[in-house]
Amino acid sequence: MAAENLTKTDERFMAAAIRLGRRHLARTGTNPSVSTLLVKDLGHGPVIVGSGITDIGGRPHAEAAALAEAGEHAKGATAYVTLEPCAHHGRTPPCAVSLVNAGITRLVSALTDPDERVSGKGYNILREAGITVLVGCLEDEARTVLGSYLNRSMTKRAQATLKLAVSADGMIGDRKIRQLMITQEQARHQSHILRAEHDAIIVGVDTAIIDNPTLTCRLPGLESRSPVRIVLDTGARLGVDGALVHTIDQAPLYVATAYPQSDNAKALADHGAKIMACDIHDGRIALPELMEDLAAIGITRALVEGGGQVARSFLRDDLVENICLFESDVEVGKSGIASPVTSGDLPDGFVIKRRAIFGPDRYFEIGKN
Ligand code: AOF
Ligand code: ZN
Repeated sequence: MAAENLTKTDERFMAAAIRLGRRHLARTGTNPSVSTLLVKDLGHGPVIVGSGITDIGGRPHAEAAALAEAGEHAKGATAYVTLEPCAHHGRTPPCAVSLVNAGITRLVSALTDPDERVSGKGYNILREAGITVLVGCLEDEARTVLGSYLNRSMTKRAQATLKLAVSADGMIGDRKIRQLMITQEQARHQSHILRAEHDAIIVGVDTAIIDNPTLTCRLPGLESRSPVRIVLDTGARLGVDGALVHTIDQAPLYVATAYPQSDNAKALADHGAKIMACDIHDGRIALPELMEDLAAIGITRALVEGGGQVARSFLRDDLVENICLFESDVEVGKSGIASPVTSGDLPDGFVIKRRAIFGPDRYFEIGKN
């Protein structure tokens, strides 16, 4: 028998599964936000009989939720999974075994799980039970949700997303005007959604002092999804009077510094900030080591929001997984602060993956080639 191929219908359901998985980004702890659709032809073409996402906190897994919803309908269904079903025993049996027991006949997967307890073993359990297993369906699209988990598994480092709002003349700010508004309301809403989809948000100490931001997620309904806020503060210059410290009950504040014993750092700790003792590299916080420390405390996705020097350092150290670039028609002029990236001038190895429009502003999702 010829090997079965992926169909357009498979891609349509996988695309829907991938969109579903976005919902729990940054809400599943160190577990990836995986999604599953169970699809079956009940007489009028294929329909979804069960759907699931990895639950908040990381358990139950997506497959378990989808199987519970489908009940008897799981028998004879095709399972669309964004990540290989697990093969290890946790608090529940392995998902691969649950799918076999439920009687699915076909599994379509986007990505193989690099976790050594799983990698390939999940597929083997299904194949040995006579189930057709097809791997690699919309792999690139699935990486937009699971890429940081995959990269963290490989590098043992948290992954950075650079967020930049750039003017028509390629500037991210103005030396003369504090808190210059480059993009409009819709783009700013979108950037709050980005905050909600990340475990942490990182800024340099100059941004923290000059802009005095809160860095919380303030979209109605998403207020509880503010990421951990991290300030790169080599010399421990951050004071206790700013908005970051004042909002410490809304989201944790971490200060990464080379001077954890300084009076400033101690005062911040007294106000509830967590002080991270960091190495210095070329006069600044050593970022590769910091991203390792962040992975070790359970952070996978870190949104880097400012400023230009911080963005350049992350790019130089090859720690950037994605760039979310907003571009407006505003002109800043000669006193502008140049952006390290524009849509016409991408860093080596990066390409535009997706474009969108938010009100008058353009949006580019840029990832590794
Ligand atoms: C799945 N479905 O929805 C997810 C999976 O700590 P545990 O037992 O929950 O295992 C975590 C591992 O499970 C994680 O590293 C990854 O390999 C896998 N995630 N697997 O079958 C899911 N989220
Ligand atoms: Zn599982």
